[in-house]
Amino acid sequence: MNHQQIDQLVKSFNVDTAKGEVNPRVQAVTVRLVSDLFKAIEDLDLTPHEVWKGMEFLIDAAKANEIGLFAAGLGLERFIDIRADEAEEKAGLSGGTPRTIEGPLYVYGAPESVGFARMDDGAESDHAKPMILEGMVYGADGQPLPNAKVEVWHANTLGNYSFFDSTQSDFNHRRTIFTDENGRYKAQSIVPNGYGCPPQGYTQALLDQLGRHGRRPAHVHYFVTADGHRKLTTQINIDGDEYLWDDFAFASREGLVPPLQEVSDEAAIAEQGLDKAYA
Ligand code: MBD
Ligand code: FE
Repeated sequence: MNHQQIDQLVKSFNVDTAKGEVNPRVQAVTVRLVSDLFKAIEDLDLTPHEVWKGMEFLIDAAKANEIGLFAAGLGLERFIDIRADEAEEKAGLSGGTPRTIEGPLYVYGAPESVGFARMDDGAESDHAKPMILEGMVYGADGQPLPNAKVEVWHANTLGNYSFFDSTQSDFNHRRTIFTDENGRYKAQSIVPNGYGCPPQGYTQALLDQLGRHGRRPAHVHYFVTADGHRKLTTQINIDGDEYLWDDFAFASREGLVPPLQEVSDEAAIAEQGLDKAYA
């Protein structure tokens, strides 16, 4: 079939048969996506076996909760970000900390505090490096924002996230910190390692056949929200990671690799006032 015939066919299936009320947006999206799928099947001359294998693959990936991982690895999340950047630029709203992707591993409901939070449960205190995150939230006008909500989440030293990794305690490395009266927040946690797609999973199986790896550099996720302000979804990367500019999810950006300060002598460490509870 040629593309015009495919357009006719899909229209005859999904438009001409409409009798009840039509949601025009859903109709337009459905017709477009189905037409594009049919055209791809035609152009690539997929066999019935390949089509059903593909269907089965998506079903299995969905059952394994890997659809979000697909979205990251295939660049869909990054693409949506590029479009959001373009829309903001057009609206004259550019500037500030760059956005980057949310990823599939956020969990709602982390413990809340004001100004400071200890994020780790101490389970890795014997081998993990302590990490202090400090920052300030500004509005688009450049003024510090007190009482802004800073949601932070990151992996452990194995690159695994609590909730998805049942060996970790609830909300380990997940906190909600409201900025203090000066717009500042501070967190004590441990230095995470980069995430890798489950080696036996569906995303990795696909990446293998694309000759790609499924690794992310070490990173920390942020949502920053405040009344009357746009939501910022972003991440910071930990400088020096071998995957810093080779992220399978394409989330690394200039401006999201903050300066690191390594503190190693005892006096300077003491000055940091680390919380040693359950250490
Ligand atoms: C992650 O930790 C992540 O941030 C993304 C985008 C994809 C998979 C795992
Ligand atoms: Fe992540």
